[in-house]
Amino acid sequence: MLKLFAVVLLLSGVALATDNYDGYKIYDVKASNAFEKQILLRLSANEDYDFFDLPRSLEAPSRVMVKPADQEGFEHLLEKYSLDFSVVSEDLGVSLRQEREENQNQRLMNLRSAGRSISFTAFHRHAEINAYLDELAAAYPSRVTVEVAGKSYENRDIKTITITNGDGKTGKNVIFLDAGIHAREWIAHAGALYVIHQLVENFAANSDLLKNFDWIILPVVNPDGYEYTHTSTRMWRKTRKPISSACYGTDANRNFDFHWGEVGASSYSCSDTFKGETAFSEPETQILRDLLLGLSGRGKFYLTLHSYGNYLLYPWGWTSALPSNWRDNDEVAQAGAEAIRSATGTKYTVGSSTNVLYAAAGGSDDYAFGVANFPVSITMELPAGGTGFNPSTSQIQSFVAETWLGIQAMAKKVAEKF
Ligand code: 0X9
Ligand code: ZN
Repeated sequence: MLKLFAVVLLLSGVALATDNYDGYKIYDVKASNAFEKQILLRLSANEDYDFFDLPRSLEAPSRVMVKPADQEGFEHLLEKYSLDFSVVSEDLGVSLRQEREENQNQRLMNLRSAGRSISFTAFHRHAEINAYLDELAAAYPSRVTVEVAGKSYENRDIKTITITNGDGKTGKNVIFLDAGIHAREWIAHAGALYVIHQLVENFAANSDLLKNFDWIILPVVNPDGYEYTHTSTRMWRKTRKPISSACYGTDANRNFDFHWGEVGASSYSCSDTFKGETAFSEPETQILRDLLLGLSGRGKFYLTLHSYGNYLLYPWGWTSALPSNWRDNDEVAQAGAEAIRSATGTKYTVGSSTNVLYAAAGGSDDYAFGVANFPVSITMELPAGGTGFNPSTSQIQSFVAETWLGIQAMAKKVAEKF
């Protein structure tokens, strides 16, 4: 009986949900001049404050999550330096609990009813995502291949799906898409799954995108972190390899060996932007590196999905200088932004990472561009939902459909050029 109870709890996810964000507040803090921005930057270096988005070159507010014990001190500092702020969520714990329950219901409903292991009405677990890839490989053997690219630190299979039009031609140019470098950015994983769904299960409508290109998609770069956000700590960002007795995980998007650690990355292992003990210290970034390097010459478009903020970013992320072919990247990104804007009105900001967001070295985008020779390399930051990383399950379908319009337009622009 006890065993059955445990199984039921496990299936419903209740036994696994150990995080507690009770009383956590989320603030929007605005810096309205250079001095205030400096203050905000200093605050963002304090690990007690979880900056969802770092202070940017634009004067948009920064969103910060603060646990109950630190709130008084945080508000005191904001007042001392006269920084404008508002409280976006008074108690994150309440909303996250409701959302977790809603997601479990949607997941289980889908698993009971559908022929596929995933849907776009829930955020799915890593095992379900991998099962979906295998289902497609079995159902469409002439167009789909699924491979295990390697294992995560906690021994999970990191799978890629290669999608072709089945014409048997080898050596085509490649569009490489990944998601889930950052664990908590769940809409990114869903976005990659929707691209897979469209290219495979809606092939007839999208066959032009597969004429001269094969697509290789890695929907969950960081499965350990992703699972951890489902089972324990919803706002986890990094990988999960222990670094010190107190701190786990490396920011995979600071771990690539290209100007590694030069700017916008932390040497402190507890930091959310920890660059790792060495470049490529993480099995997950090694796997992505090897996939990218293996495509040298064929890889024309690298697209990495993140959230949030509605950005289409191109190199460089480590310097404010622009690469010589930045116009190609800009044209592709503008095509994506324009397709989305004209369809739904959603606005994306387009530009180089450093110039429109912030400088941060060791990102996968700079590595794909600067080392693996992808001539177009774009980070797409999908829109915010909830307080940022937590759109409701009912928002997934419209977010991923909109994202797909942008990706289609970018792929078409790349096909015109290469
Ligand atoms: O900081 C990041 O890694 C990305 N933003 S996120 O909020 N998803 O964490 C932006 C990365 C842009 N690219 C580089 N800086 N190389
Ligand atoms: Zn991210």
